[in-house]
Amino acid sequence: MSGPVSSRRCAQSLRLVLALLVVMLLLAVPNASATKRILLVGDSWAQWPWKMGAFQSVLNSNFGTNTVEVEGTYTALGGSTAAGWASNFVPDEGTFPSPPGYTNLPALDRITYSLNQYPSIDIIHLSISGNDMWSWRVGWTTDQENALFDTIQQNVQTVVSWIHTNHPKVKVLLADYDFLNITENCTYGMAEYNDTAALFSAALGFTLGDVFQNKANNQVLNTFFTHFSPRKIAVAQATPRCSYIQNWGNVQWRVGYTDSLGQLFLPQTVPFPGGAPNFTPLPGGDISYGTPPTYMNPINSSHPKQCDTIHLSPDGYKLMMDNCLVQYYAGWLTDTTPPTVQSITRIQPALTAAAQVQFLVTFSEKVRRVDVADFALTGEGATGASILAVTGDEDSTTRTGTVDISGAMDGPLGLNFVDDDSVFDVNWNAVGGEGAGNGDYSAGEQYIVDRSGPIGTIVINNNQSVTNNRNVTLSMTWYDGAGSGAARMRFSNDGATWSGWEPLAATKAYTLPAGEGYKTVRVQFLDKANNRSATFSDFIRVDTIPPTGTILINSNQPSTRSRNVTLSLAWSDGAGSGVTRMRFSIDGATWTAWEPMAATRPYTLPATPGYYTVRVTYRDAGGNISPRYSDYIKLVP
Ligand SMILES: [Ca+2]
Ligand SMILES: [Ca+2]
Ligand SMILES: [Ca+2]
Ligand SMILES: [Ca+2]
Repeated sequence: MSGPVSSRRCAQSLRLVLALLVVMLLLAVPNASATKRILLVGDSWAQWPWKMGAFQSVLNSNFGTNTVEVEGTYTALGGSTAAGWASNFVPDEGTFPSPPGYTNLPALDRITYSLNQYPSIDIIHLSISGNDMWSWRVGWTTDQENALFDTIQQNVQTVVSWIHTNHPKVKVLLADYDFLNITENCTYGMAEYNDTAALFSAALGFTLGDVFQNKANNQVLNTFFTHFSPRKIAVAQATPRCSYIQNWGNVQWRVGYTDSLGQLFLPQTVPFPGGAPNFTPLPGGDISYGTPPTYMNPINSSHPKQCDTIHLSPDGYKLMMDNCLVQYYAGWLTDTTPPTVQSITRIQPALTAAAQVQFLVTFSEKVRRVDVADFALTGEGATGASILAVTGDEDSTTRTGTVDISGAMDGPLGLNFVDDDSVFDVNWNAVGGEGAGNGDYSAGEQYIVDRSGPIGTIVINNNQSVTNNRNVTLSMTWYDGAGSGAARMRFSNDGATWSGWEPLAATKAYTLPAGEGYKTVRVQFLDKANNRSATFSDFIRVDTIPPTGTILINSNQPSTRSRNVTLSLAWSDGAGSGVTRMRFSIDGATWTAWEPMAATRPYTLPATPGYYTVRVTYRDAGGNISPRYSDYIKLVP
């Protein structure tokens, strides 16, 4: 960041600071054998730590010298804005020369250049947005703030997205700032006082006063700055391989607060600036104080307590790097183990007729950015099913996948994890390692979806239409398709009252209800997932009452001279199943075969003259046989 250049004296002072930095640059000699891992990109909060060697020093003390190295030669551009980066601005060639062989190389191309030059760099420390905020003045409304923030957020997103698109394996830490300070350095008479700070504060619209007034001013200024932080968080959350770190109050928390009047509070007596995922509290520290002046950059070697308003001292930036290291870089630099899917298991019973089922997905470590698109359904049950949601805490090891199977086909249903490198561990290692497909998982447990009942058939007495016996035999078949299989059956005479569920059997003895007439037997089947079938039925006519009838020989004449006579037959089965057959006997012992019905029938008497009785019985469709009916006639020679 840099302040508004509304005054010549302010600009002069900045030049002085820059001159100081050139000296520091000469002291920072990068070691050629160390591995470049972190590229510093952005404004003065990237440039100054780079020039000061502050970040490098923290890395050296944590990992040893010659191990991990930062780089920022062409990309740490003090004074740059998010708007500038988003439009790929051309840095001033005099202040920020292009790499050898280039002239006027635009800012984003400098990122590409640096990454090409040092392919081992896989982290970008990005500090932008501070310089976009200097149009702010005391008294701005929330609407004014938000309008400005909308634009800045868009530009920050553009830059981050550009990095992700063009250098997809690079992790970005969107680093926020620590508190500015316009308290002691604007209070006339204090050792920290300097005109640069006072003019800067006045240029923003503040009325300077005593230390309390300036502290109040400081709170207003820092409040404005911290109001933008949720926008940066939103950018990070919207972008893979991008994290946000809050630094508001970091120095306060680590060292307390001391100014030229003495110590105001001790280390760790104010809240630590909140980390991921919620970043609460935001800000950390005590916003009514700035970063302690002892950790703001000294601007006048003759008056070492005079301090910068905006930039930290090397020690201040070391503390910031320490925060970044503890929360992100330590993991980012050392974790080389990608996450994998360990298991996908059923949460509900395997056999299901439910409308929804859930799978528990367990990863080898905490993961992030898991969503519905990372999964696919498999098996016959996948047809007509859909993944409703994948839930679970970000940066946790498990997720729950909820699948809508209300319209699914019956059959097996599994959930597969499909690796498209959009799931990461907390250190942004892609699932299964870099590349799509190496993290696929398809060995999970399956449900058997069975939401439809079986189908079946029933016939009574092999489909005969009439019976004279209430004790019948039912024959059943059933089929459950790709489902769980039928398991039970039950019966009903009226469709209202049912027998208890009983094991399946292909045949069953059954007693029909009492009474003559049509009887319907209904059956239902139950599958193993407790789906009930539709009702299937057959009917049969019960007829237990024999027919009645008459017989006359030759129209009831008493005698005949011819052996060939005519029988006149009449019969009735009342409301029964109807008479279907008749048979005859001349002696009451031997009978003709059952024959079709006819109202008259020729009949031949025995040859010997005498009295003859012809007997008949009738049989109905149910097999009931009437009593014998008879008539007699005299055969005369
Ligand atoms: Ca890991
Ligand atoms: Ca992968
Ligand atoms: Ca079924
Ligand atoms: Ca009958």
